[in-house]
Amino acid sequence: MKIGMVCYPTLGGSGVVATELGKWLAEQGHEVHFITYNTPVRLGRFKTNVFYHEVIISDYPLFDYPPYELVLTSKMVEVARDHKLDILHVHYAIPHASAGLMAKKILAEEGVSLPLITTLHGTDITLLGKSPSFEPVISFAINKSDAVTAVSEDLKKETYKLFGVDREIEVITNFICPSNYTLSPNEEFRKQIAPEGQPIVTHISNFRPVKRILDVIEIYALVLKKVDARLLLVGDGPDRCAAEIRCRELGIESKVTFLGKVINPIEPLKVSDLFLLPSNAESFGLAALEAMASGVPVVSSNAGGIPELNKSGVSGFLRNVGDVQGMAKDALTVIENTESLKHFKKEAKKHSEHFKSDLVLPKYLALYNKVLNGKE
Ligand code: GMT
Repeated sequence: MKIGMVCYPTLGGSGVVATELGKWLAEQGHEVHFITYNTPVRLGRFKTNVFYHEVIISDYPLFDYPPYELVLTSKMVEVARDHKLDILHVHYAIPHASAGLMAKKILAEEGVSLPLITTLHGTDITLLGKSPSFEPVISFAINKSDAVTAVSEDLKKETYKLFGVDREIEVITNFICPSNYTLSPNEEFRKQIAPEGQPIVTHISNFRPVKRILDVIEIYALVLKKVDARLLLVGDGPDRCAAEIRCRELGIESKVTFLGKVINPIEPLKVSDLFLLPSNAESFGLAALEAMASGVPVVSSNAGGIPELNKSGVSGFLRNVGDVQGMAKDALTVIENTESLKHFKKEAKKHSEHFKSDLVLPKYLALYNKVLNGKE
């Protein structure tokens, strides 16, 4: 099968899901054409069956806003024509679903059928998509795609609730590729963060308000009153500065490491003991799943689809959004003694195995076949 894969090429979860799916499909012998404005960060080295087509926007003085969606649409049409694509799979509805739909319509005029699969990831629905600036277009693109998937039952429910959508939406969760987790922990790195072998509490995100990064700092400060742990913050974004200021106000800055963006989050996760995800909204929480697959238990909010992933008392604990005291208490339950930490680490890893790529990704392939041939 020849598949066009459209995504954001960044470190965000939707780009990671699309890239790892594309790599897996290529390993199964399918030809995968990534169409995006930069090489997807998780693509790594050259791979058989994987191709990348760059969407290049030329500057023109008339445009205050570069017409990315139009250029992307033209690129999708060009790649579909030149490489005889069988399927176009777009990740993140804005603007990929509407651009994909336009490409499909252009090709239909030429007598070419290109089925469009749209995968909804979260903020394209729960934060941005529902705004009146996007809603009519997103509803239309969702209704007119040949198949639509959502990364959790909660996101599916939210899509029905927020949009005028009456079509079937299939849930295909985020996943982990076990071969990515065989890496041994980097002891040098661990020592740098926690020289005396202190437990390492970690958070990874894009530091947007939805992630509640200040809750991470408050939870850690409460933990620190009982256990001499260290805090490792990975990523960057709008709330990083506020987080740094809060650490200085609390006088804990020497115990906190802001690592910035890293391409492979599994390296910091491998030296971590606990992962915090207190998000306001989270359709799934790929970073938490990656933590669990690295053997790191998760203390999180119960927002969105997180409870579908993090099992209270097994892989970690869940609390209401903003319950900083409760999350600190749970964090202590996990890391306070070696026995409990060992137990939660083992269970978190075990639980992550429900989301192994070989269990999840064939569902995409079955969907492609269903759309193409009307068979599973
Ligand atoms: O906000 C982010 O975390 C990035 C965003 C993205 O689209 O890159 O992540 C969303 O998609 C991920 C992959 O499906 C999900 O695991 C995240 O939960 C989701 N983020 C939110 O819903 C906030």
